[in-house]
Amino acid sequence: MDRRGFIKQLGLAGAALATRKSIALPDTPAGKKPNIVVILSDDVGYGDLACYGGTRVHTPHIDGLAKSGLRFTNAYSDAATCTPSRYAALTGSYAWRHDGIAILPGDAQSLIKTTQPTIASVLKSAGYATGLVGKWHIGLGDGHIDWNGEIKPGPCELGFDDAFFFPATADRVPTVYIHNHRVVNLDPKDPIQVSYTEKIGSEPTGKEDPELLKMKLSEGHDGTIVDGISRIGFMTGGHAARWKDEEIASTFTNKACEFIEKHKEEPFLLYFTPSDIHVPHAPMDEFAGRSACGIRCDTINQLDWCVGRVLETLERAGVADNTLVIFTSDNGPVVNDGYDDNSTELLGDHKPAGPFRGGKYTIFEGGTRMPFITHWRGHIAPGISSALVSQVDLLSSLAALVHQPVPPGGAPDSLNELPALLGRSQKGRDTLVEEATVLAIRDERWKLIDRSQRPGLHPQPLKAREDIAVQRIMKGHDYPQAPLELYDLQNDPGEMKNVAAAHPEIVDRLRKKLEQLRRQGHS
Ligand code: NG6
Ligand code: CA
Repeated sequence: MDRRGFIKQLGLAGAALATRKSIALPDTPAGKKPNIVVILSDDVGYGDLACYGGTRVHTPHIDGLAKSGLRFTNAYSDAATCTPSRYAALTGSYAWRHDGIAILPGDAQSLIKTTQPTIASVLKSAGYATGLVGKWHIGLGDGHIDWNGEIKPGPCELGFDDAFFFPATADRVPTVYIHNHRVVNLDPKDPIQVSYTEKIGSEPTGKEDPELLKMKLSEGHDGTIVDGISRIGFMTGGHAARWKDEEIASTFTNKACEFIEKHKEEPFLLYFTPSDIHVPHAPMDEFAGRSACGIRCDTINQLDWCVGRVLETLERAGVADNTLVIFTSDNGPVVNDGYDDNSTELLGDHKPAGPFRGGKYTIFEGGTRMPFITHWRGHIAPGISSALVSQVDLLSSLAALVHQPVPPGGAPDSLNELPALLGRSQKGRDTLVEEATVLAIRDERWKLIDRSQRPGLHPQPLKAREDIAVQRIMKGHDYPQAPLELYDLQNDPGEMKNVAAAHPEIVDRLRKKLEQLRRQGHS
């Protein structure tokens, strides 16, 4: 961008800031700043929790949050897959504005620039201790990662004081935890090497040695076999550092609880990103085989247990009354995501996306309409909110909560929706853009899917493999593929009837709005 463009951008961002709503910080015990716990789960669909209508799952802790907090029915992730969704949630910038933000391999470079504000950096500026525990998947390093040395930039360069995480997904190498800048439990005599282009080392792979697998693959996932499960990508070395899949949930939860205990005397942000319920589904013994809808539901029950432990820890540490807890998920549900684990066969009548069409990868509501609960005893009245809110709004809303200005030019799509998040207003955003392989825009009533609008500054054709995964998922949803689809979300939340032809003026209005949002560079 040239200098004039940059100044214009700053001016626009300033104007956007000036129009953001303001709300006084609610009174807190002893006038203390509230702690903030954001729980961003993985691939949990709108219908996957009992409090959102799931009758086969056992989610008492999350249901408890919903019962004594605010349960949202029109809350969104930015995108129908993880990387863009997490990028947007943390930075307050729609991922589709940028090139190259798609599901990342485990050795991809950091997508977020260290100059970009994030929820963590803004709260750190407000005096918060900031911790990340869980899945990352927004890239690490600046082009080449030495897994045996210092791994940076990463979460610590983006505002987190303390970060215990894994690089990408549980089905991608390297299958190791990182604490701040270093792989945990790495034996220097057994160095780690990772490749996403060719086999590295001599360990068996899912492709060459399928008889060694304890969980069969159904698609992709034919790289290095780690602990009986073959992953995406190849790795060698780092044997002492490799995780046990069945222990990921408890390891992350223990770290989250330790962070709370350690920081209970000061305001803190805990950004807790459990790997559940992403594949491979490998719940601990206490949950394996116990649910009424297969191993995928076992991991939902496990996730609920993890949330319960965090809530218990807040109580025990004496900070529960002064903590805003937000629970949500990064993208919609998928039942078979590349491993044959019987999830489809045992699903029964469980409906992962609830009343919505589609799921992970799709532009239908199932892809981005998320379970979303805010809870703050004494400050948020229990109830249900239909306000239109997005995870992209978290940055500005949390900044407003703690009276910390968002740096100029930062978080261009993040609106201060604090009144809605605290239940003081039933009105959220006017419009919101949804992202999958194409874009959609919705307002209070209407949603337009515009297949000519693709993510990215310079939209690229889909990579072949992603395309295959998307097409497979689409088959199950009778994918209509009209260039323009208009749905009346009020009367047709399941997006069954494309009414574009009957309402050309609404199609036109929403198309223009999407064009405008794209052109102006901010919401
Ligand atoms: C896909 C993987 C899927 C999952 C997804 C990322 C295959 C066939 N599918 O490419 O298993 O890992 O990427 O999920 O390899 S996400 O929630 O992190 O976006
Ligand atoms: Ca995900």
